[in-house]
Amino acid sequence: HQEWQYLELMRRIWEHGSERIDRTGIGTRSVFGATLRFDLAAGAMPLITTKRVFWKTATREMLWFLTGDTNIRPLVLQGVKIWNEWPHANYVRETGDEIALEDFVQRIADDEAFAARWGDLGPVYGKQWVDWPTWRYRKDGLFERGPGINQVAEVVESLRSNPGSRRHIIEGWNVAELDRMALPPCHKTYQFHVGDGRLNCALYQRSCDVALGLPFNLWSGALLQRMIAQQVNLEPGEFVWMGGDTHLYLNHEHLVSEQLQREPQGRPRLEILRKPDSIFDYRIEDFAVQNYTPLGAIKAPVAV
Ligand code: UFP
Repeated sequence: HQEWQYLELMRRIWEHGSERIDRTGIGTRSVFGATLRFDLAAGAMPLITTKRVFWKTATREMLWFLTGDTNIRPLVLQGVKIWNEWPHANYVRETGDEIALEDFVQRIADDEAFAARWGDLGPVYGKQWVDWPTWRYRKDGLFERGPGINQVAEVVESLRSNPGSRRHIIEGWNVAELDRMALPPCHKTYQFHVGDGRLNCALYQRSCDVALGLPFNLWSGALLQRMIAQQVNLEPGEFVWMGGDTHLYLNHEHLVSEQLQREPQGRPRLEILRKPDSIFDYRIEDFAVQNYTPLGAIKAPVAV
């Protein structure tokens, strides 16, 4: 079962990782450099079964990335909470108003102007993926904004017109804009590759919370691969995940010990029910997961 790779990584980090003080102050055990490989043939997905993973939430986030939006409001309106902490903390810091997180989120939902002012994460994934900013000189020597670059559309196009290329890359790490992002991209580089009529994908993740982040990141990366494969009429091939600082937070001990006693359950499959006109036209209803009978969710605190 392909999921053993995940559990073995978890065990290796917990037993042999080096202990480090991290940005959040919680502390981690960490290894540097890790690879997981998943074959996506016949609908297979790296969807973790040893605890419940909310794949619809991750899917909604991926669809939101593809819209280019960086405001949390569309997520909030769908009940997706994963990005709420950052704008809330920013609001409290800038205004001194100690509003509770739930009340802040309710205001984002109710008040469009408030959301426009306080709900934005800065130029995170969506912006860089579909509208990477460019600048150009004018004749008078001043700068002006050039047209944004839609990396996702360009990769779909290059996979169709030049499948043998070694340059099918979607990059989130816009060095010049990192300081304006709520969180610099974790899943920062996607590279695609066509071999034997199959579309392969490698994802490089610079920093990885193996307990809470990775199950999401594996699903989302393979989902993007599946959607692009469908668009360019290729079978999905291998999904290769590579981590830089790959860690477990010290306050996730109960999760690790519980999950490492569990065994993978069945083989979940993703079915895409429709072929939309473009990579930007998928909807949440287009995705169905079969054979997903996970063991129960395991709650653990997120390090912000
Ligand atoms: N993290 C993930 N996956 C993500 C995401 C965040 O694992 O998709 F957005 C984790 C990694 C790390 C923290 O524990 O969030 C980001 O902190 P830093 O920027 O200091 O690496």
